[in-house]
Amino acid sequence: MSETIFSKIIRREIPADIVYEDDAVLGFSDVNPQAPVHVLFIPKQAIPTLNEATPADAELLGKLLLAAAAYAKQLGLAERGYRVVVNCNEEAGQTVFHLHLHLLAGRRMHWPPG
Ligand code: DGP
Repeated sequence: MSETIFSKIIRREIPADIVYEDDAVLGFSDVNPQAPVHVLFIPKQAIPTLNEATPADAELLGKLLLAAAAYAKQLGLAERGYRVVVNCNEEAGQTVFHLHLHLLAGRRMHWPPG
């Protein structure tokens, strides 16, 4: 099991700006936003990194993506565009080892990312 700060957010033991919730997924504003909209979508069932995801998690991974898309549509940002990012392990910049999907929107994105 991977206990991180995100587990505490799921259990409401520390505060977060929760903007989305369903049976499997929680979405909350990133504490260090990199865009006008920066929301993290996490599975309630913790997976440390994308490397530990298995075929049994396929539906859950799909739910994370669909939650991000639904939220972008809800904000009216879907047509303009948005970026979805999953950092996996240290070299990619992952700092919290509870799989999460970053939704970034509200400004022009650059490529390649830094
Ligand atoms: P990553 O670098 O991909 O592991 O992203 C982790 C993100 O989590 C990072 O952008 C900052 C955010 N974060 C870390 N601790 C907290 C917290 O306690 N609350 C919130 N809302 N976000 C956090």
